[in-house]
Amino acid sequence: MKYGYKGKAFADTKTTLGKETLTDLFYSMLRIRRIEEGVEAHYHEDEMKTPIHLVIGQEASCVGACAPLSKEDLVYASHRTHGVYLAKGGDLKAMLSEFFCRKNGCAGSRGGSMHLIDQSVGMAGSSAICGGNVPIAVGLALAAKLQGVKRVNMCTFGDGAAEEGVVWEAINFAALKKLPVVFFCENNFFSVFTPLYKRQPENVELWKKAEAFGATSRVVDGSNVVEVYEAVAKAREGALSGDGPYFVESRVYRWRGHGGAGDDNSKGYRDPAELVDWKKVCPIESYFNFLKSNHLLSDADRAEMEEEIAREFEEAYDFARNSPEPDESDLATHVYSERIQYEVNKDAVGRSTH
Ligand SMILES: Cc1ncc(C[n+]2csc(CCOP(=O)(O)OP(=O)(O)O)c2C)c(N)n1
Repeated sequence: MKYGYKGKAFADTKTTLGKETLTDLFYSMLRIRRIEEGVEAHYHEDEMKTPIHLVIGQEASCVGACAPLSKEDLVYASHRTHGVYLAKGGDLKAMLSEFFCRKNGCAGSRGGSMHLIDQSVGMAGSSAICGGNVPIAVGLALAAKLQGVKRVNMCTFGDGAAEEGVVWEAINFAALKKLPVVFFCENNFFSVFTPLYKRQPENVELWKKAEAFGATSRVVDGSNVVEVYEAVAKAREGALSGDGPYFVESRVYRWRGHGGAGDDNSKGYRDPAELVDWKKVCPIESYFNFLKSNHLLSDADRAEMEEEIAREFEEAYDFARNSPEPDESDLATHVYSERIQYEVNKDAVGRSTH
């Protein structure tokens, strides 16, 4: 395999996490997978007016990153948002409504899938500008430190974003000021259609670079939810106790295309055999086998979960599809330009355009 980190798939996993946490992690991953599959299955209908970036294959990574965080901890995500938003506790109906550009979408129909936000659960926002969310998370951490608020501030981003200069400026500043940030880098080995080996010298590892910048760093198997969870839990604890920033590189593989539904292997940028190989270490099935062999979850338990998730998705999907469109009066909300305010409100106040 070219992308050398074939997930170990729980063969040697030992953990002190309790049954409830372990089964919750499974539920959260399964839920994200099924929701993503549901979105994908409807996407061709072209009713959801948003680009999408699916996280199918990367569920262990986003769940392992968010589950150890408290509700007060903040996450600022990249463009690949769905998994992080759901794992952080974001509202499913509001997410799907946003995909349909409905008035009650989590970003008020202004953002689409790359700008998910749910401040009630610490999903501070997300950005389509690669690497742009990283200094924002550092700013949130600086605010927390200055205000004496105990919370961790996480940003999630890919290996492609890690090629932006601002990411390294942000890591440097966080290390200098000992800010409580967890930089969570999901290395899926691709930036759109360009593989890592064409973009970065061989044997230069992201987590080692971050370490050189002063962040406590490590690499984890992003297909192993327990490994990711434990690494982030430690990072959170360390960041909160004043160690400064942590950097976790989570090695994953996206099963679908960069964006949209289905895969994009026909573009010829990756070897389909590689995907077949990674699917053998499916983060969900390998974890299920682990739980089952440790008598923590049965087939019947899983069937119940599957039913519950299917029901939840169907209901949320119908809710979103039937939600109201934004109307003209919404246009100027959150817009700070006087001219736009004037244009939108001119009829209401009886003035004509000039
Ligand atoms: C500053 C900037 N440059 C380029 C793009 C175009 N772009 C969108 S996604 C992407 C690749 C992102 O790769 P990565 O950060 O590894 O995340 P992944 O899509 O693999 O999850 C690029 C280059 C962008 N959105 N922002």
